[in-house]
Amino acid sequence: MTINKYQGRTEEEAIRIAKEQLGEDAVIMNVKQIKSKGLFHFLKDSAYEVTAAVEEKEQMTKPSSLAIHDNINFTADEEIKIPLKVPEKEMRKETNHQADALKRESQNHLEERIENLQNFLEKQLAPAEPQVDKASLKREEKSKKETKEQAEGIKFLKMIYGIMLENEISEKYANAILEDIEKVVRNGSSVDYILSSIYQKMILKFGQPKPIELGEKKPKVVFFIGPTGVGKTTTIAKVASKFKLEDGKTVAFLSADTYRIAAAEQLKTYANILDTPFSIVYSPEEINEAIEKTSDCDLILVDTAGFSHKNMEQKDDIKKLIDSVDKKYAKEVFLVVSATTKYKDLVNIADVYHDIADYKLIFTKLDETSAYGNLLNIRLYSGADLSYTTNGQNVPDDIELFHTQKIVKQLLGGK
Ligand SMILES: Nc1nc2c(ncn2[C@@H]2O[C@H](COP(=O)(O)OP(=O)(O)O)[C@@H](O)[C@H]2O)c(=O)[nH]1
Ligand SMILES: [Mg+2]
Repeated sequence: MTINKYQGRTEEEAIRIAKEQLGEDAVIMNVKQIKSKGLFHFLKDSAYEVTAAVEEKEQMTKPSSLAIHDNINFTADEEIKIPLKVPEKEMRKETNHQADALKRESQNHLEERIENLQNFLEKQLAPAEPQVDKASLKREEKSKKETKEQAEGIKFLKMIYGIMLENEISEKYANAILEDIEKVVRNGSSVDYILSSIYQKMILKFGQPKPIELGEKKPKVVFFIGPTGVGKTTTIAKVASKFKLEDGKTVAFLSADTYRIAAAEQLKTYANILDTPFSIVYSPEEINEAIEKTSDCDLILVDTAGFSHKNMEQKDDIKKLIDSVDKKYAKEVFLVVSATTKYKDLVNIADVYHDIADYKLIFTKLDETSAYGNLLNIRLYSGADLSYTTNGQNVPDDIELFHTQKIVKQLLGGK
């Protein structure tokens, strides 16, 4: 992993410089405004500083190979403060819930690791040979202080682990994150430092969100696939409004959801409101003709029908539809899933839709859940890039680019 800071006159400029240096996959971890100091500070522009990082691919899949403590040059001025929901005094003792969560974990190797750490601590605390000289007394004091910090660190780690499980991060991924942090705790780092390390680790795991990008070539054809009722049609309307109303782009709609009459009608209503071309595609053979009709548009958004996991025929239809698009058109596929869906079902969905196409992820209905763990679980399970989240029924307002810092803070117990 490489972490560096970059400055620019604007936030955008600093991010652009970071990406030029670290590549497109660079993840922006922190943005801060820096005010010039000194007597003539008012003559200078205030500037922006971004902290950006890249992680090599093999480190993503083999988290234990990463020694975060060795790699991060973390200075005191950019400590990441996460306002924990848990009151300060609670941080000192384990809550019943966390104890329960840990009990459930009795066989998993977190226990084992904590035990290892505790053994390590006991050894450190074992009565030392009687010391006489001043230097060794000092050393002993220092080592006791370090051991106390390590004990605090372990307690804190247990608490964070409890919060992660409470937010429904799967045990497997919570363990993987803590495994990387273990070394930081062993080194007797402060609780703040441990928290910052976990925060950074998680930001990297989410990766840089990838929105719809319009290239030189027109049109860009974008498919929205996913189970019924997750919010595909609503999300299309939100995306279309953003591009059309905010960026002044031309947008067209195609509906391939012909299983329900009302489904196509719903998109047509949005087409009327937004004054965008709309047509229905009844079979894969018709898709290129339909695209051709609006090929002068910047963006063509294609709505599809959700299907039950067991309906292979419908699944094949969507695959055929996507595969039929002429090579001359740039295309992209977004899998729309609801943040309220159970982890087990999401895993199934991620698999079934992977047979159809490579996709980026859109999470809907964040407003209907307070546990965002599945966002991380499915990102890590599928390896797919994240794009947008939606958090309500309002078109066009309730959509945003995946806000990694905000989500990670929430996953760590922030507000
Ligand atoms: N609470 C909430 N409801 C949403 C969100 N996105 C869509 N919906 C609602 O979910 C329902 C199904 O949406 P729809 O777009 O028809 O889903 P589709 O079947 O996947 O096309 C509608 O009532 C939407 O208003 C969201 O982000 N939050
Ligand atoms: Mg729909």
